[in-house]
Amino acid sequence: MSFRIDEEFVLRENQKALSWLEEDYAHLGRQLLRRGVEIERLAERAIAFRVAVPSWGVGTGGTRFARFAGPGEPRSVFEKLDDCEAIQRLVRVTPGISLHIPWDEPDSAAELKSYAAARGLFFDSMNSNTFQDQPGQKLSYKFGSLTHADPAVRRQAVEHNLHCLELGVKLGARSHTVWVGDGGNFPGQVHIRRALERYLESLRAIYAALPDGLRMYIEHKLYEPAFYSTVLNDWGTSYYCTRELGPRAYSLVDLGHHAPNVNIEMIVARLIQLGKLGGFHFNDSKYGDDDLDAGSIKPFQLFLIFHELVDAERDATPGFDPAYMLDQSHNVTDPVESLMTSAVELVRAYVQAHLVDRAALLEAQERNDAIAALQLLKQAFTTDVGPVLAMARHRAGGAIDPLAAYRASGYRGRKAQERPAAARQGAGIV
Ligand code: LRH
Ligand code: MN
Repeated sequence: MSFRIDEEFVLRENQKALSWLEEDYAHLGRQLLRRGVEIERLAERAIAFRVAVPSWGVGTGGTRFARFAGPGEPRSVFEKLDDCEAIQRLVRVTPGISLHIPWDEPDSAAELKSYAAARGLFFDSMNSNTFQDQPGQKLSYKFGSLTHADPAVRRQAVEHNLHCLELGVKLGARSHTVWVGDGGNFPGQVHIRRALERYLESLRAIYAALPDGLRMYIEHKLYEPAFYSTVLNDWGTSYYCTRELGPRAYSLVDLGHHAPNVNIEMIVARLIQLGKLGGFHFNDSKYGDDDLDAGSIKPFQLFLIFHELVDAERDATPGFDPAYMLDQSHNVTDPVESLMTSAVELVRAYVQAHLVDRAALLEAQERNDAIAALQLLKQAFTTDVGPVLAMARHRAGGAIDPLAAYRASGYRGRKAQERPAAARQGAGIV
């Protein structure tokens, strides 16, 4: 029988901290009331927050230099879901799972769907993969996929995406995400305008087969694996393509896919205003697409991004319904711990963004009072909303202190026993 963290264990762990939490919560509640904020409203928002976990994030990640596997690595998509269940058991905001095909290709979609449902999980976005060659694949993606000079390779890549769409319907997924590494390493290697035309032509063939109810996300990225030109390199090109494709095509913003110091919260505000913000791959980075834990390097940027999102939510912006997803690579931490704490950092930024006094901010903006405006944001960002987050998790059946509860459960050690480091099926990123 595979070890699982159950609700009774979590409730027992919470008993150790509940009285402190209630004290801190009451104290913060009084403080916030003085600022005209109802703490119960914040707790409701924290309980309602949702972010999807990447199936490819529960195994240890690596770089081109090395991968140092951890104990109890998941060896199949089912064991990945077991780890996702443990995360959801403790933080209660991650019932959605993003899958990557063919890394998570199931023998039986029905079996996989019921396995997930039995663990309170569902499938969020399906991610296609035409950035690697699979065993037995006829044509190589070495020189591209949806933009390849050879129409047969483009066709093969489109076919793969159509397969992902069919699988997505069987699994009850809500969206289809397309990221391609297509581009060139040297000036002249790729005809830049023709590559974009071919990209759009291929996307149109995929969009034409988009099943009812599903949304399509296209994910831009400045560079890597191509190191000179990448076909969908920035948000502007992404926006143009989503407009060309149609109403169910949206731009997906992966935080690590921008040049250093780019104002990502401004890109978010733009895509909201243009009605094409589809969703996010949250992570953090210091230099390139480092795929580090969300909120670990630039927490103020994460807060400012949620400030724009909450502003649109508060304005009831038409069609505003972004999908929040994590996309991280855990090279030196226990992936379950990183995904749990990253989900908590997203809820923190979201709740803090709801602390911004938007009426006072508007007044300060209209009278060009830059300092007052900044202070209003800083007041929200520097408010310790920890008691709200913990109370929300507790009320939702989760852990007041997810990390402590996870470590006390001995989950990783049990998985190390259950999952001897055998060959791993559909590993994913090296
Ligand atoms: C590309 C990316 C994309 C995924 C992959 C796992 O860098 O962000 O979202 O398909 O990582
Ligand atoms: Mn991504």
